[in-house]
Amino acid sequence: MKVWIVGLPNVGKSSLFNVLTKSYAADAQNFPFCTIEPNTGIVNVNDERLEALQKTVNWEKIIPATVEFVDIAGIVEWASKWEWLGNKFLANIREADAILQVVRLFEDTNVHHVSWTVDPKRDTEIISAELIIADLETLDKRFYENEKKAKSWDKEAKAKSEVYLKLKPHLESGNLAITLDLDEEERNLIKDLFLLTNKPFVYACNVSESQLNLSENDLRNQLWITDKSIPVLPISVKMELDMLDFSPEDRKEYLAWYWITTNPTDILIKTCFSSLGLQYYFTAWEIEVHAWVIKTGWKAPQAAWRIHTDFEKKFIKADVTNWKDLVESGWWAKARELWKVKMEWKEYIVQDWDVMIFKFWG
Ligand SMILES: Nc1nc2c(ncn2[C@@H]2O[C@H](COP(=O)(O)OP(=O)(O)OP(=O)(O)O)[C@@H](O)[C@H]2O)c(=O)[nH]1
Ligand SMILES: [Mg+2]
Repeated sequence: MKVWIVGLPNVGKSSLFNVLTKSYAADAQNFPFCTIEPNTGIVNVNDERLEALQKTVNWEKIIPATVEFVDIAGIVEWASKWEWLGNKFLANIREADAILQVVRLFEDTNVHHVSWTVDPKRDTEIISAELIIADLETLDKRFYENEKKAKSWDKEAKAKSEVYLKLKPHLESGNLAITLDLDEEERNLIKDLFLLTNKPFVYACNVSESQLNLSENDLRNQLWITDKSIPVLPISVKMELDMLDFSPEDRKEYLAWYWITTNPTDILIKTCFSSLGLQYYFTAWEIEVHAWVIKTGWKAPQAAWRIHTDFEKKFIKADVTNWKDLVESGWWAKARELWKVKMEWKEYIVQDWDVMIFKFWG
């Protein structure tokens, strides 16, 4: 599962990639199209709950969830019509499972802007338009192929036709496919179009230090992203780069100067991770505290399968507690004594805060 970082050239995509991967792996310089070949990196999803659990059970090792980021070249106006790089990168984005769009809000006359002025709404619209134009081309092609089948009374083709007719005006008005109000069945019917805008989107506003206190609503207004299902988050890439080699304590102290109590990079990573439809549960047993990645909505036997493929079939039951209850009780035995551990069976849907011990046959 990969999150692709997109945006106009020179807005700080590679710099953000370096912040996320805590490295200087991607070349980030003050000229457009600095990145040509994609940079790929795997990033830990930091979670304070893992450390709290580690302290409680006193095991040394922590294994966090991870998410993979890909940093690509900038997209420019008319990219969807270009034969050269623009088009190639739009085609690449088809492989993305989610899109992290970087939008420049910071003012700095030393950093060149491809459209000369800082205008987050215009920039957001340029990127959306390029992706939407590519999607409309895909849709038009498929629409006519599908119409032939629909006319010969193919039931699925008829159903598809109806969804396509809703989708077309939605895209033509400049909206992303992901924001079209469709039920699950309808959404499944457009899956095979592999639309660029039918992926989860997260917007990262690259702000300057002085803009860090802008509220979520301020940011939404600047980008004109009103749909609340799409996360819009602030991050000062420059400030994060300054803090790259800081210890966690120094980092906390530095952020506190700006009245920031939650780590913006961690929030961004976590949001990207959950935008992929993923979550995790914990095990705090057998020498390590481990975050096991599952799809949201998975049941206990599937969750056990993540640990070992045999475990799904051999699943009997699970002992489940809330991470907070385990931390507060101090140990499994105490949590049991306080009736904080529940026994759950095959139909149990695993929750984001669960710590689990499975019981198997054999
Ligand atoms: N002042 C300021 N400069 C920044 C910030 N983020 C990035 N920059 C600068 O902007 C320039 C471009 O950054 P990159 O990270 O290479 O941008 P990019 O989006 O990857 O650019 P391309 O790969 O060319 O599309 C560099 O000189 C960065 O130092 C920021 O938050 N504030
Ligand atoms: Mg770059």
